[in-house]
Amino acid sequence: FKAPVEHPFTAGKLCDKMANYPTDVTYSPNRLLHPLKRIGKKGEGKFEEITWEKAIAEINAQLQIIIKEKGGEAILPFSYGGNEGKVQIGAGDNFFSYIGATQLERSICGGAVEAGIMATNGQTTGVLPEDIIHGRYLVLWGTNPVHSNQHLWTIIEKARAKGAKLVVIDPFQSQTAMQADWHIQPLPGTDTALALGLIYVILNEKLQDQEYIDKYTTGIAELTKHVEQYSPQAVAQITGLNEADITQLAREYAKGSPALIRVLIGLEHQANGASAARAIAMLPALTGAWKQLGGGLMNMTYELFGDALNYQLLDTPEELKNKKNRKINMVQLGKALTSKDLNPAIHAFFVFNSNPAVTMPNQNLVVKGLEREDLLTIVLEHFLTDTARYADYVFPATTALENWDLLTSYGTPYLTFNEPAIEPLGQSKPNTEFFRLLSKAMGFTEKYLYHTDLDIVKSLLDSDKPYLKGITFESLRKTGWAKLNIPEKWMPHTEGNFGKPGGKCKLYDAGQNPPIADYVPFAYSAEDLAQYPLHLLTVKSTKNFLNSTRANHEKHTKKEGKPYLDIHEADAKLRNIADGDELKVFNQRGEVYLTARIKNKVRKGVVCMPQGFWSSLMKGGSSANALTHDLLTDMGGSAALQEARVEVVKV
Ligand SMILES: Nc1nc2c(c(=O)[nH]1)N[C@H]1C(S)=C(S)[C@@H](COP(=O)(O)OP(=O)(O)OC[C@H]3O[C@@H](n4cnc5c(=O)[nH]c(N)nc54)[C@H](O)[C@@H]3O)O[C@H]1N2
Ligand SMILES: Nc1nc2c(c(=O)[nH]1)N[C@H]1C(S)=C(S)[C@@H](COP(=O)(O)OP(=O)(O)OC[C@H]3O[C@@H](n4cnc5c(=O)[nH]c(N)nc54)[C@H](O)[C@@H]3O)O[C@H]1N2
Ligand SMILES: [Mo]
Repeated sequence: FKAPVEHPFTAGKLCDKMANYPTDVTYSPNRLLHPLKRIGKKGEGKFEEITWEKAIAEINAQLQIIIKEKGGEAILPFSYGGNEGKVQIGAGDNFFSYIGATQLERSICGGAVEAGIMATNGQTTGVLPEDIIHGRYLVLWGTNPVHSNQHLWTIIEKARAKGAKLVVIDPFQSQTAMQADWHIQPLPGTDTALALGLIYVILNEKLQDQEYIDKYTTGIAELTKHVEQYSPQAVAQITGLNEADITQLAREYAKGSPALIRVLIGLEHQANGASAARAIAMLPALTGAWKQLGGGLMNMTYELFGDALNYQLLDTPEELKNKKNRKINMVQLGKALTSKDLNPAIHAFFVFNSNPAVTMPNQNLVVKGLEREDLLTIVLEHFLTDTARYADYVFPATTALENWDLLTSYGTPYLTFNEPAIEPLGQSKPNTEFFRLLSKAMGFTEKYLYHTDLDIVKSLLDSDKPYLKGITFESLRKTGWAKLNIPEKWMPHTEGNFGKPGGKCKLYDAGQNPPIADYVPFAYSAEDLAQYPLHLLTVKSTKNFLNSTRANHEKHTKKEGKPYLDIHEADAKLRNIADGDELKVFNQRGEVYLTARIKNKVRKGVVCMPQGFWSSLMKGGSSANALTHDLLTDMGGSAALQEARVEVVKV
């Protein structure tokens, strides 16, 4: 299984979790190939085989009753990225709109960072990955590309070979931090204060690009006043950093030429996560970094695909647009499934492309919901995940080798074509086919419930938007991938143009609430602070998993090794913990068993563990998210996953 060497971003390399997709997934002996019906207790994992026809008929009968007695909003769909294809991700959208189901707010990955950057820049697409090569001062702010984005790391290494300095800002000594020229290790969730402190130094030492500020930003007077409270001295108190380091970072960054800041998702999972992104996004406008190729801010690229593809068949059909169905944020799934106040309560739950029993916060509450006898749960999957174990019906989904799709990218301007290489194995069917079959069984006749996968792919590419110029279904089918037809040199803000032609970068905006990015820490109760003195981070340090994907595969779990809790030596000593000891990590929401690692990868007062491990395969039956809580971020509706406090004991 090889990636094309001529692809400018992936350049012939695949990451460990995808390199053996056919053997790890499609032909895996553990793959689900037959529909299953539960015969044991919920969660027990006991099922018998059932035919597609019979299972769909039984679900139809139950749904008709739920809709009649409780209404469409008693049905909750739950899905996320899956194989990242537009067609299989969009599966079910029209079906659920049509029956008036509760809508899912899918914002756990990027919602906050997007809201923050939008508030400042009006768009998130900044510097593109290949232009990193031109950067000379690279700041990776809360992201760990050595593990989470290896192709980007390859480009970063090339830039370093040309003399770029690499700074990593992360409360955890990640694999990336270990390789940096300078690892700055603030306390978790204090990035907004750090960014405002850097602005203080830049403005006080007159390191700004005044001409750029005057021409292309609004609110410099308000910002200047606002940052008076964020002197290096004040910021040192908040972040736990040295004053001298804060000043040095501000000076080096302002003089860096070109200077690039990369933010992704790690930064946003804090109560103050959106404000952090909002404040960081101001920095390149203040220094004029945007004027140079490779200078500015780098985040996601989804806007480019919006300006390229024709989403007509995936968008909500016109006649359903006015339906204002209830929305539930995926982050608060546990609450949604267990709340006594929800009217109507959720009685049918459809899951695909996601494994929420592992990946959503407040795991024990999610599980409590999944255990409800009066909840009809349907899961479409490749494997019997921790979520699927609670299903009443499990359906075998096709893998990327067996279905049509079109993949956009989360951080590059490349499109990928996905043509089936083989017929679906066993009785697997695409997510989309499940909803077509269910629509038919329910007697629905609307055309938009029956678009074929191939129709959707063709229609996505049937676009006269400029960025798709020269790319057609036929051409993409031949090449397999294509770069969007964007300008040769992608320098979006050399002359302002924030969000729209002539748009300004908003340092302060009276039209938004709050009008300016401010550091507002999460207010833990005194009891929380006393009982659970350690701040817990749950990160994607799992190189061999994609969130919880592959964490059931022995080959990958073996490579990953034991899940460790990183703890500072002072905190370990206080608790009589030695390196390698078995630990119980706990708080009011749950407990997780881990092995102690005392390598000072975290500061005193902070502990860190990997996310992604399946609870069913862990001692004690819980993993990272048993400790996290379902608090939403300040803006954008993402999860403040890293606002978790715990205590640790040796067991
Ligand atoms: N191997 C592997 N690769 C992956 C994934 C995976 O599970 N495994 N998942 C994919 C997905 S879905 C995503 S969204 C991306 C995410 O990619 P990243 O954003 O790079 O990954 P994270 O581990 O979420 O966070 C990165 C770093 O943010 C740090 N961090 C936590 N809190 C704070 C804070 O308050 N301030 C700062 N400055 N840093 C903080 C963490 O310690 C962590 O080292 O990775 C993708 N790639
Ligand atoms: N504590 C903590 N929690 C986190 C994070 C964190 O950093 N810390 N990160 C968060 C982030 S950024 C994200 S993106 C979420 C991810 O959360 P999830 O979306 O739940 O991610 P995965 O664990 O990758 O689960 C994807 C599932 O979809 C299945 N799948 C893949 N392709 C298909 C398909 O075509 N059809 C069907 N039916 N199924 C398919 C896979 O087998 C897998 O079980 O987790 C979040 N949770
Ligand atoms: Mo994510």
